[in-house]
Amino acid sequence: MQNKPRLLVTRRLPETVEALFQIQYDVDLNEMDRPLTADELRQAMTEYDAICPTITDKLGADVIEVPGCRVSILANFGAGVDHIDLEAAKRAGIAVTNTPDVLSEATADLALLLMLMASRRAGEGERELRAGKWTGWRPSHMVGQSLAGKKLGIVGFGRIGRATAQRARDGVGMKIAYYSRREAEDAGDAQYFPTLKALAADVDVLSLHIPGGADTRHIINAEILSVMKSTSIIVNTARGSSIDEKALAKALSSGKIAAAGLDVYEQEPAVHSELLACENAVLLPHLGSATIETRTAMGMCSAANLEAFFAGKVPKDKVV
Ligand code: 8YV
Repeated sequence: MQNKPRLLVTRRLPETVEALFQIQYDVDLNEMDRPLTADELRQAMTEYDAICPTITDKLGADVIEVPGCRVSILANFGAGVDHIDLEAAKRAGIAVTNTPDVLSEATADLALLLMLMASRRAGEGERELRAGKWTGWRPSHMVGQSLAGKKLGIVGFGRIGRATAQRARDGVGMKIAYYSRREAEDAGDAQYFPTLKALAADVDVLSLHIPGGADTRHIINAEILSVMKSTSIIVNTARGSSIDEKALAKALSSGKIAAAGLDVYEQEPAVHSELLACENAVLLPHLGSATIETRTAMGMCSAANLEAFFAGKVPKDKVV
């Protein structure tokens, strides 16, 4: 019988996923469940046939192009692949797959949650209550904003952006607008804006659904924030690198915009100290896909991509 491929799973995954990997591969789990260092990743590249990495594994060219590389596939557990140098993988002849689709609904749920929390000052309210500072009901207490009838601007009209738009339209009664490189033919009554600046100036809530990486770095910057309404809210469940956090903290603390709901940060797990100081920022620790159903589906997706690859087929979610 042929030897099973050697697989490294870099973080602990749902039990059912790990059990499946254990049947199909000669698998090592990262029992300590901590991010691997560049040296550990370099060594792993020479010892395994496949790696199932996550966003906490920084797979730059310095890791991928290690001499004596044995890995032939990086089956990423996650949709975003900005932590992997795709050009280096291409040069090294290493396949890269991801887990799109299966996390769209969970991430859109979280975008809506952040929108509602930010507009209704839910984080501030809970902090006040837990600190024993709530003095009782009064008409002027922690008054927020209603979202019904307001306009949501979606930046990046892909699967997660559309799922967020659907929730905001059907569940909350918001109007939808979007910015993307091309106008979508099937956008229904969503209004298209050919520039981010025009969208940002027009909407009440701006929600980001674009990939990370050099192309989108700091696309939300002081210039974009300066054209937004003073009542507007910004939501990010995509990648922290898309927002200049220092500029956002300034806009929040000066009242240039009303609030923000963030799930992702420029230097995770660090959060800019000026953002932490903003009462009008709802800050979650990258929970977009964190439901057991979604994490299991993501694992099954990585497993299907690995299985196809080792069967000599083209994996469904091939990125490289
Ligand atoms: C994942 C995400 O949990 O899939 C993504 O791109 O941002 C998250 O929801 C994370 O990337 C796991 O690697």
